[in-house]
Amino acid sequence: MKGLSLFLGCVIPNRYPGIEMATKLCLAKMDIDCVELKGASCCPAPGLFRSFDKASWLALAARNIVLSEEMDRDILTICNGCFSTLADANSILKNDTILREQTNGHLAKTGREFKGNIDIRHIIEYLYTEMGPDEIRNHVERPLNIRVAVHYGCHLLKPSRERGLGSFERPEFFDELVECLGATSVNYPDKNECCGAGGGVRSALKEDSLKLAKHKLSRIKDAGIDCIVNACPFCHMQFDTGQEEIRQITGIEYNIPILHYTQLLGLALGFSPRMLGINLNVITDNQFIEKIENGQ
Ligand code: 9S8
Ligand code: 9S8
Ligand code: COM
Repeated sequence: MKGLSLFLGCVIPNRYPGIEMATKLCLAKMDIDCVELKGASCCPAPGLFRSFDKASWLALAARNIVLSEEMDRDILTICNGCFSTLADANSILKNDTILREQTNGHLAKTGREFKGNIDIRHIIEYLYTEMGPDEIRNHVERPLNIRVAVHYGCHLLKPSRERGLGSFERPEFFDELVECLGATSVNYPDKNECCGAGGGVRSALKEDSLKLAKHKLSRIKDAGIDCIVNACPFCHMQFDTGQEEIRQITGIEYNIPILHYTQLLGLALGFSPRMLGINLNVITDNQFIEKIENGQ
């Protein structure tokens, strides 16, 4: 198996740097060989770029992939949108000779060529298939006795034929990765619904997008949980920043802490909430942080 290069995308470095810290701390602590993918651009985002201009989307994605090919490393994504773009682009370029030639024509202007010799991984899929819940359990130093609402996010599961992670109607792999840390993954209605942000909806139709977020937040709140865990910084932003936006519009306060999986994993590996940037969210619940720090 090849080593990895970490593809950060746009939202994490710009809005949630705590997720970057958490990811790097967890990878180092678990001895996973991963370096930064220097010089990468936006993946570019599937909902926005791919929908408008497929040729440019493919050329830019190809350039990012080639940067990692040149290091002979697979790309590790920590965002569902980045995973969707890079995995789809990689598979299109590997399988479609005409599109590969066209794209390589663009890349040639920068002295690069897509060769098709690496894979694209998502941290959830990577941890589940390469380590598995049992091996991860061995690394746990602080078992998390908390109730978690898992939000998979659309692009981790769909289209299921391309993602290849099994059923998108009743997926369990993410829940298993949460439960091996000692936490309980609590079921709730409409679990696989969209957070409302993707596909440009948050940018174009903010209020409609927040209605979808509010629907999920209410279902989750009713389930009686300590936090929401996601695998995508765009979902993370929608649930975190969105709670404040919903409060401003409706006066309703949910006060639900939002964690990327790497932040939850980091807590279980023994890092403090502050080291993992959990205090950098818009919604910071001191009771939750105390509960973790005092071993509940
Ligand atoms: S890069 Fe630019 S906007 Fe974003 S975070 Fe994930 S999807 Fe890819
Ligand atoms: S869900 Fe529906 S399209 Fe997506 S993956 Fe992240 S953002 Fe939230
Ligand atoms: C969502 C990415 S993770 S996009 O908005 O659909 O591009």
